[in-house]
Amino acid sequence: MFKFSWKHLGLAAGLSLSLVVAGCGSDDDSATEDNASDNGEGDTNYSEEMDYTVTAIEPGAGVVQAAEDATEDYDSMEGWEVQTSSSGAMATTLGEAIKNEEPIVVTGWSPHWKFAKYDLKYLDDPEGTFGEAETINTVVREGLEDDMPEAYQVLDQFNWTPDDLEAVMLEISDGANPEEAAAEWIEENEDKVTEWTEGVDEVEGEDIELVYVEWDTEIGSTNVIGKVLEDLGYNVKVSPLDNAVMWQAVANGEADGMVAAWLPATHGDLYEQYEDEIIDLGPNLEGAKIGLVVPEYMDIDSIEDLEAK
Ligand code: PBE
Repeated sequence: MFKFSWKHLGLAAGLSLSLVVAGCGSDDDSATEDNASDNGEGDTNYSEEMDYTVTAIEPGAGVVQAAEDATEDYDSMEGWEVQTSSSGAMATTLGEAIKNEEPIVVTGWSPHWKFAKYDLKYLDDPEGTFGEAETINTVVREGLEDDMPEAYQVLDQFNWTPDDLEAVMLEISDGANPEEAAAEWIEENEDKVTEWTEGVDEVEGEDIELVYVEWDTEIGSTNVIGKVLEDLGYNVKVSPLDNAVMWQAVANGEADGMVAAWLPATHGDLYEQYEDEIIDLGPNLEGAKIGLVVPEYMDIDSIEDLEAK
């Protein structure tokens, strides 16, 4: 599942070893609870260098709310600011920080291509503010099963792995346009697509609208399932919205469905709000995760290793 985390555990061990060797004279057994890098002159205060700021994404994202919560839950994040922007801007800022080997904390999630492209790690979250492993669920409007049984069945049968989705995301981050990356993945993964469309008849140009948010994960997944529906004969529209509006659109029947419900925690509030007005078709992907993410070269491992302002 979290193949990147495992790989990076090894790297993290190597890194801390070299730091122990280099760090003679510093207080080796500083407890993480009391500001780990506040342990001797000359130590880097990453938090100050980062201006006590988390580089975040869109304001409506669950991971942004969780980061806000973390500033309350953790003494080490007292006085921190969660700076919102967009997923694209976050990725650019992360890339630049890494190029200059500067400290940075971002709101991160998996699956995501950034773990394949850079050496990154999740900060431990002993308070559980960012939740446990999650699923990404498919949610459709009431009445879809009667109105469009074929689309309903495909959406219900849609199921893939973090590796599948990451492959699509990597293509897109390397410059492919999302529709092309989706078409290519479909071509290369006929077995899977056949499972999703098993027992489903073709249709003749019926309109269907899927909604999503422009997060890298959702750009990948929505384009893939959209193309599968198109290949069955649907006239597919995919519309990017804000997170809360995406949920609302499915709940009030303006949109037919979405494959972007992160549960139980990330979108837990929205799920509770609309639970009675939507049809939850269950996970299309298992093993998703959100958290605070930093480059491997940073000598911290836990949110508790940050420092209050
Ligand atoms: N994300 C990606 C979303 C869910 C999908 C983690 C940025 C969020 O935080 O709401």
